[in-house]
Amino acid sequence: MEVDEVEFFNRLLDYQNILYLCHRNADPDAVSSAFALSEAVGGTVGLVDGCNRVASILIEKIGIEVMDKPDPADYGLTVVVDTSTQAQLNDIELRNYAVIDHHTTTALTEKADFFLRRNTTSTVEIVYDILKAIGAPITRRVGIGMLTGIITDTGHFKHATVDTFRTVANIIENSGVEYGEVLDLMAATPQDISMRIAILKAASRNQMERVGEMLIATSHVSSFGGSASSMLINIGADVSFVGTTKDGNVRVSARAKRDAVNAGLNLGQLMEDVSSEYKGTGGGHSGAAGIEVVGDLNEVLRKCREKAKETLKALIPANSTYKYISEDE
Ligand SMILES: [Mn+2]
Repeated sequence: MEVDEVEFFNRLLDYQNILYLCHRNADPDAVSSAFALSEAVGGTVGLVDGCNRVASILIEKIGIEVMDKPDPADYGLTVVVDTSTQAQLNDIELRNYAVIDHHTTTALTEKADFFLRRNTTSTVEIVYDILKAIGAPITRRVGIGMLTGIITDTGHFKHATVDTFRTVANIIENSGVEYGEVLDLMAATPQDISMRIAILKAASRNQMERVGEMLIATSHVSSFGGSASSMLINIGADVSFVGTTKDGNVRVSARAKRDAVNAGLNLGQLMEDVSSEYKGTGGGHSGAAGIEVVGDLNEVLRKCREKAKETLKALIPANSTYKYISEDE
């Protein structure tokens, strides 16, 4: 049964022992929504299967008490937060449960005792509307959590709407939290040291080629190839290929900037073409793709680069100059 904000809150008051359950690898939107509800109504914040990096720093910094892998059978009601499918809950068994969510798919709401679904950019915004409707205060801790949830779910406001900004302004006003503090908290989030090493190695081993105004970066690492490839795009490459070797197989993670994709580059196709020349599999999307083949790492990377060069040369205007930049290592 679908209910509105006030009804959702009133129904929660009927239960003694509520579990607010976050999807696996919970993000700040899920954790902060669960936390805000538990502060207003009482109950336990539960993680069905861990949480991501920013969520874990948030939990630590504002001191959220979380229960890892709780059993819904131990609770009077489970409120599934920021989750649209059973699979995101590792198919955990739910008996009586409610759902609060902002995703468009509604698989979980069908069997829910009651649910609140809104078309917002984050679940936190729905929770904010509940707190506003019942006149509950937004504490500093809740405010920090909510802002972190909104910032991460909107990709730093890339997908924000006018309502998102309105809610953000209200949260800042009501909680007394400064926007800058939240950014500091997020920036302080340390990445795994082995990941940082891999990413820095990928940058230092970068081989670069220029086609007109486009730069193709090629590198290799022993792990975190996907992150390293994305990083090369973030620091200036238009197309990047990062190779890793594992058990005699060569894996390449390819990434491309939106401009290169808009110009007509399709990495999914390109990687499929490369993999067909070897024993292996490959494919993906136009802006992100990968292959796993049997072969020599440098040769596979060279083939990826040559194919990208060919494609970009065909796509860029004939009067552009193609220039070779450097080849280190
Ligand atoms: Mn969300």
